[in-house]
Amino acid sequence: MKIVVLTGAGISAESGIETFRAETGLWANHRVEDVATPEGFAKDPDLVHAFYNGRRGQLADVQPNAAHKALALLEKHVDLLVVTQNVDDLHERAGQRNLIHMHGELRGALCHGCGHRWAAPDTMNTTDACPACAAAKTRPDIVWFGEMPYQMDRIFDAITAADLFVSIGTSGNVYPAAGFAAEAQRAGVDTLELNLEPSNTPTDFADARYGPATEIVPDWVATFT
Ligand code: BV8
Repeated sequence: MKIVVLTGAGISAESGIETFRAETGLWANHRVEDVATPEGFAKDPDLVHAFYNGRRGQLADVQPNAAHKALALLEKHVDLLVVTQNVDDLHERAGQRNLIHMHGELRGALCHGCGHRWAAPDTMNTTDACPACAAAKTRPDIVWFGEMPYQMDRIFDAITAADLFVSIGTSGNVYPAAGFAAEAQRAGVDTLELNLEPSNTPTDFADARYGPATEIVPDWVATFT
């Protein structure tokens, strides 16, 4: 059985990582335009580095939860691809192998001069030199608003060839990820939403279960193991 799972901030919420759009969420204290756009980075790179340095630093203090671990177990029983919108490293730390970070990773650094990618240091600064071209043009390897998410062709091919598309812990606010369920339905793929509450696109799903991810994801995975 081929399954594609899309995850969002909600799967990491119970690990202690803030979601984006809750009242106390990440965007509550920052205007998206200031910290998650290329324009914001060009205008104030120190502010943007500080925003991501803080989130990267938090990774040492959080652990994968039962939902991450359940998906890592599921990979041993079905043909599974996890596509995450999250930039934390909890899926890989739970043991997930077949994984795409479509919005990049806090643990990644990118040179916007030569395109080189490397493992990000704990703290990034505007004065850092690219290990490949030595230019002080480094940025977090994160996909900002207005930038093309990674591996879109591979993601669309996997979704349209799947037997089941499952969305976990995402509000369905941000495209193109928010359009994946409708794409799956158009391709005749079964769809399931696992979330704390209905997302923005509940009609895109044939089935839905609501509750905390650490409860509903292991329960769902148990039907395959
Ligand atoms: C693109 C990385 C085009 C950064 C992120 C105008 C100008 C430019 C673009 C646009 C525009 N208008 C629209 C767009 C498109 C734009 C977009 O969709 N904007 C929205 C706001 C309208 N999209 C883009 O710009 C994308 N790129 O379109 O490129 C293009 C075309 C050609 C060539 C070049 C470019 C790129 C979008 C990527 C932006 N980067 N993240 C960072 O992380 O700092 S987006 C960010 O929000 C996250 O990555 C995440 O993906 C996304 C969505 O958040 P969620 O994960 O859903 O989190 P949220 O808080 O919203 O919801 C949490 C959910 O969990 C809730 O439903 C909650 O109920 C649930 N939950 C909570 N607790 C639990 C739980 N569930 C279970 N258990 C729990 N315990």
